[in-house]
Amino acid sequence: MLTENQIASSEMLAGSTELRRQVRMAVSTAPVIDIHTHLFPPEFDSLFLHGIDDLLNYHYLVAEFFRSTNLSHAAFWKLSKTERADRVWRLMFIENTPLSEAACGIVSILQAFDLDPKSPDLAEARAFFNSRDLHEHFDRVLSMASVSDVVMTNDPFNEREMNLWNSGKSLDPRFHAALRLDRLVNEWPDAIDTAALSALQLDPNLCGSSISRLRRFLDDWIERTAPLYMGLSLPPEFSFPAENFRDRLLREVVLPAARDHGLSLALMMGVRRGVNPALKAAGDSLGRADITALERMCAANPEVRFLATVLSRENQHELCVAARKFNNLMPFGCWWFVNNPSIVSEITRERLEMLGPSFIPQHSDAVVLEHLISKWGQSRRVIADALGERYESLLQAGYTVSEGEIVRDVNRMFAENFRDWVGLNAR
Ligand code: FIX
Ligand code: ZN
Repeated sequence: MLTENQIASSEMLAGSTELRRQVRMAVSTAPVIDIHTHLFPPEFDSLFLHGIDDLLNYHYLVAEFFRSTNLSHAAFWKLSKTERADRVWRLMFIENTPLSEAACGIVSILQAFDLDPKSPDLAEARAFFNSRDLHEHFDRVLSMASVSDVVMTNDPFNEREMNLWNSGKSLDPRFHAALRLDRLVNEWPDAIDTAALSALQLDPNLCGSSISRLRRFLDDWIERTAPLYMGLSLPPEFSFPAENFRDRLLREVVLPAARDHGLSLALMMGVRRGVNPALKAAGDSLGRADITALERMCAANPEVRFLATVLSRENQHELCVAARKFNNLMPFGCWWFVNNPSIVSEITRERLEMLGPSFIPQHSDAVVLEHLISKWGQSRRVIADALGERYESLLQAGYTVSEGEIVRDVNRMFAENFRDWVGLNAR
């Protein structure tokens, strides 16, 4: 972090060319805290996804693969992971031009490792990735992407993952937990039958001591994983308040736990799960969410800090306005179907114009390690453009900024806003 003196003594930028260059430099090199990913450290064994086969089995690419193939879903899923990767490579990178954002991402990852993005097969790429020492490769990818910290998505209902936590695996200090509560909040009362809850003798109508037992369950996992925040995704029809189990679980279990542990609650709004189950993880879709539900939740819980991201393009402006009304609401990232350069550009400009530097511009949602390279590479370019434009407007209005001020502002959006919001500095 730059000191006040360093900022004050740094050179003023009176020319737009130099100003833009400095912005690009600051944004492309600033260490970022990646506040939402599906990454796990190498210590988490099979949950640690990396390399060309995992990259080509990414559900973004699978969804696009089925737009151009005659292969049936059933036949595709019968293939092994490497066979699926070969099919995706052949169809989307050899027989067609990798024009989509997800396909372009693969090209930029291969380029980053000097691998041929037009290779007729995956032999070279496989040999390269299989020859890497996992920890060295992990370190290298984080430094290539300038990612200082990675926040995971930890599901207390995922048995494979929870067995790893219960085995006392030590966690790389660059990794941080985030407790994901979708199954508890969105799948009640079916969640009762999961291995995580089956021993708790819970009542499907949440009667008796069920609420206190669920609180204890949550307290235990907060104790075990020390999450930076709790999170959940919500369907477009989510409303608050409401007469349903989700509302009761939020009010009587999740929000009290957030208050008691001083934890933020991340809301990821507008996802419709499994609209095409044949696509598995690629089968989810979106819908426009009711941002007034979020506003009412912020108003009803002023002592809880909310992180929020919305999946629908139509909700982005509403989220900005809601954040102007509630200072316990922090908009973050361009999630999933809006994580495309043309839309990231629009969202980032809108947020800068309406919120100044008081938001978190992006998260990667990386599922495979090397996604950090392509997703942050692309986002930094788009964010630098939008930010450069704001500084240029200031310059035209007669306000010059210095290198130090640009670095300060970028550090705030890429790291400090989140650190402050979840109290990372105090841990
Ligand atoms: O709910 C989520 O965290 C989503 O990001 C995922 O479910 C989704 O599959 C994804 O990977 C999006 O990028
Ligand atoms: Zn995600």
